[in-house]
Amino acid sequence: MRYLSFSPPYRISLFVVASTIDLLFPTTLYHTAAATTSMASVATIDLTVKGEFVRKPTAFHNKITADGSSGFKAEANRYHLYVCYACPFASRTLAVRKLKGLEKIISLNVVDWFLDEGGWKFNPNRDDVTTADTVNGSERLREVYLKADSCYAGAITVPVLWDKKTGTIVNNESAEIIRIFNCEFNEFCATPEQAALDLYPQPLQAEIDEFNSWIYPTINNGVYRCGFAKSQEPYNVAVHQVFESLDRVEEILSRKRYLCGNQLTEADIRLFVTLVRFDQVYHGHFKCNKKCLREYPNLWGYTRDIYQHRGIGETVNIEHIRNCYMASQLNINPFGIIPIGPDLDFEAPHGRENMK
Ligand SMILES: N[C@@H](CCC(=O)N[C@@H](CS)C(=O)NCC(=O)O)C(=O)O
Repeated sequence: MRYLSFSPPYRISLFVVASTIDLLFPTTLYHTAAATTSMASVATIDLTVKGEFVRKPTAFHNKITADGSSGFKAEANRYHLYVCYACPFASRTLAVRKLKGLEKIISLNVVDWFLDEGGWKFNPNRDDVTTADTVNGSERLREVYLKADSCYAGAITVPVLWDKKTGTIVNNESAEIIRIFNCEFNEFCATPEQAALDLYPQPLQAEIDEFNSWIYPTINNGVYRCGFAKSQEPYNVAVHQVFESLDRVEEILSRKRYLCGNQLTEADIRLFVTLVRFDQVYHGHFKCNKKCLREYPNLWGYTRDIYQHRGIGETVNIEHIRNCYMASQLNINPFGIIPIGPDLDFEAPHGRENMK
């Protein structure tokens, strides 16, 4: 890939990817997402004429239920999860699977952190975290999607929740998968405490939904809207929203241990997966560099608090996170050089135990 850029006011970036030439002007985009976003994220993004990043909706939205009324009954060892440790959305599902004690009954495969133009692939020899596809024997996650739907032409994303019994994808939307894990498998949780744990309790549902309604677009997806913006204006909008929302959460967390008070909920898991990546990748790589997360005392303490909560830290793999974004997203980091730091201590005392 060659990369040339010219300075404003006539800024033109010229990307040459697999013999595709794409000219990107500040206000006009003359090509499709596939041509303008080399390597990673080709499948997930769409660029409007303004160069704004818009995440595509996911396609599989079936539900697993405890009583089987949905057609997918919660059973031990029937369902399988495909993830990448780098992906914040997949990491939500890893965190809830862990908290609910479902590791033994929902099997797991981990794709390689390196995302190339063929999409996610299985590379069991990468390290002792990545695996083969032990269920479908595929080399690429794409093959799993095509097994579920031979006409599938959408994005090949993680996470994927697979049904071994009917041989299909149940769901590939993390927001829905974590709700399924939260309440439909209680019969199979490792301990009674994990069965009783409710991350989306009825009395807090409206509050959790309200948090999700602004934290998702402005923080979880907000950082991507900064990093994948293809012109100045959408970046400016997104980056202001990221820091406005971080300021807002910082204030909330100065009064409360977790977003809804002293009880950890789904809203915290969804926020955490972005915060734990913030200084590693979003600050530099995605240009969210007004402040580091560790400059916010409450957000930084809260991130460590959740990291240290009942095994959640085991679902975070900083090496996979850093390597994936930096080495795969060559449109942002053309030489694929993986930076050395920052070296953050997520295990340091957080001092939030006694907050209400
Ligand atoms: N809305 C989906 C988003 C999943 C998603 O976008 N995953 C990204 C990784 S962070 C992916 O798999 N991208 C593959 C690609 O861009 O080719 C969810 O929350 O599950």
